[in-house]
Amino acid sequence: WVVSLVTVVREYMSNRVIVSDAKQYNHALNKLKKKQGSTTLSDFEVWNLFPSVGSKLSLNEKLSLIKGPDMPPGVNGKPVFLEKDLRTYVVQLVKKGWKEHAFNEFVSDLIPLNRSLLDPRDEWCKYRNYSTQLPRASVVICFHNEAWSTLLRTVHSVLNRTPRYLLKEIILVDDFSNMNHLQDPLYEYVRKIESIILVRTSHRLGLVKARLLGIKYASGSVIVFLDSHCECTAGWLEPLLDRIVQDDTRVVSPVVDSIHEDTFEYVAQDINDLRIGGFNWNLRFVWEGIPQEVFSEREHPAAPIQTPTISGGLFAINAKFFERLGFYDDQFEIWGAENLELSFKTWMCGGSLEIVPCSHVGHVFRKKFPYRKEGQTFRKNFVRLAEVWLDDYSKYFYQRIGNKKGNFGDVSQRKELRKKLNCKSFKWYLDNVYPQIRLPVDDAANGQIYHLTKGLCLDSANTLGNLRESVILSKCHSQGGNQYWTYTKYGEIQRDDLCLDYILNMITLFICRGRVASQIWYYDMHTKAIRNKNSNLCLSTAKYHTGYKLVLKRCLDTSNQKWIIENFDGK
Ligand code: UD2
Ligand code: MN
Repeated sequence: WVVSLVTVVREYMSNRVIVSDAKQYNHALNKLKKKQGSTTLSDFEVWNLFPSVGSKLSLNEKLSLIKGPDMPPGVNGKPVFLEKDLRTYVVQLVKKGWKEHAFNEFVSDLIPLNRSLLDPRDEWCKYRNYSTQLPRASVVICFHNEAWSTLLRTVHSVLNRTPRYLLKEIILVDDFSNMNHLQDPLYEYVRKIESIILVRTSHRLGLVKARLLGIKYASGSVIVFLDSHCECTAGWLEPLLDRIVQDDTRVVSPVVDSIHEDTFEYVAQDINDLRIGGFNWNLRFVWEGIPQEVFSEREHPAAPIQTPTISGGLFAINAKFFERLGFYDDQFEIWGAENLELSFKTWMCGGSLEIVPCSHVGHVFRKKFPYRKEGQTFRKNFVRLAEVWLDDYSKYFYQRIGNKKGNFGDVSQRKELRKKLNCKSFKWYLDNVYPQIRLPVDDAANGQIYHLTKGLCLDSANTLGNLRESVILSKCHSQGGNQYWTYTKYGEIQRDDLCLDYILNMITLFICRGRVASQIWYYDMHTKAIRNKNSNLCLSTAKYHTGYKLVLKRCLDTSNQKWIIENFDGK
């Protein structure tokens, strides 16, 4: 992939932040004083209160849209709510933001780029003695069509909350964005800040290749990755670097706090209820609770904790160690699987993964990807991952995709790498690092659940929140995915952490609730009925003018109540 390096900026600036022009600044300050009736804001807080790029609204208008007294909006990580009665063109702007970014860009634009945040750290963290020999870090941030304010708030949160001597540079990798604000305006903005390197790709590389490119410009001995919609909090970097300086095979992640996609409220995770990383057999990362044994052995809830996987967006790694691990598989496209690739090989090839609860970084989690088309799954990445690292366990993933691997390219070099590094087996990883994983062999059956004669399968798009008709009947396609179910020994019909449930007279998917009766389904191999324990009713097909629906009816041994649970042998 050819690359054009637009600029390497090393202009010296005495002030770490750029003060927008004085007139605009004074104007904003006066407005605020009037609205608030006081002058308690520091200059710093008011700085660049209203980023001008991408929005044509005047200051007055913006002020009138925000509900509540908090000024500047979003101060201390507080949520920003908009007034209810917005004029039509404002409503349009809000909609546009959601459409382009899958979060409330309009609200984000109202919040200062360098907003204040509360210090989320536990007291214990503040009395740590970190090494005096901490290495310097290069922060790599890749983005494709990121919103102006979220991107620059990420940058400023790094600049404002990282001691200068620990920050080698920030490398922004623009993965072929076509939004206007990311062209000249971004260049003009960052060229005034010292130690920012802006690299642009000449065509769309996808997240992994963009990161690999960013690494080439990194000169720090530690590389830190951040997504392009993050906010770092006080003291976020030191505890990460400290773990690495003690042992450079440690790959460490901060606690990933949540920045609300609608209000941009900063919500810190409670470290007493800390989540660590796991994965499911779709090879997707999942958050998990800490096993009880581990929990009770810990020195302190804020002490570093080992984790089977990391979510992948926010972590620090020794550059040499990363290189030794062969960085990432450079055939990974656009999105997905690189987080588990790194997780598996770190553990299997002699390193370890940790979450460091003294380090908090916020991230805007969103429900969908603006750049991902419906149905696009990036299967190739996941198949490559399974081929190289999963040994015989890859079959569990392949079942999930109906054993259709598709064209996944050549993986021989990645296998070579694994051999060269003398990495341990995937079984070793599961036994020693992730013993709490659920293996499909522990289940009564895995596969489709279909009507005996109609060729219709239980199907669910797995979306929570839409109770009604979240489980439907559709033509069996034998491709796994939304028609792949696990029938557990206890009678749950399950996919990952969701269970078939009968609540409020609806058949639906709901979080598995520890074998409650409404989630238990008895299968009678003889009559082929599936009976719900709680209601004592049976799964039936019902004919509507739009086609067949799934309903629960009194058990009558009629043909519309006959089902096959694939691979179930009665045990
Ligand atoms: C999660 C991870 C992300 C990555 C991904 C799986 C967290 C918080 N985030 O992403 O780092 O591991 O799962 O691959 O753990 N991007 C590009 N080019 C592209 C597509 C995306 O540069 O073609 C950037 C994007 O602007 C963002 C980052 O990659 O900064 C991750 O993408 P995302 O934020 O849309 O996805 P997310 O948070 O689910
Ligand atoms: Mn993200």
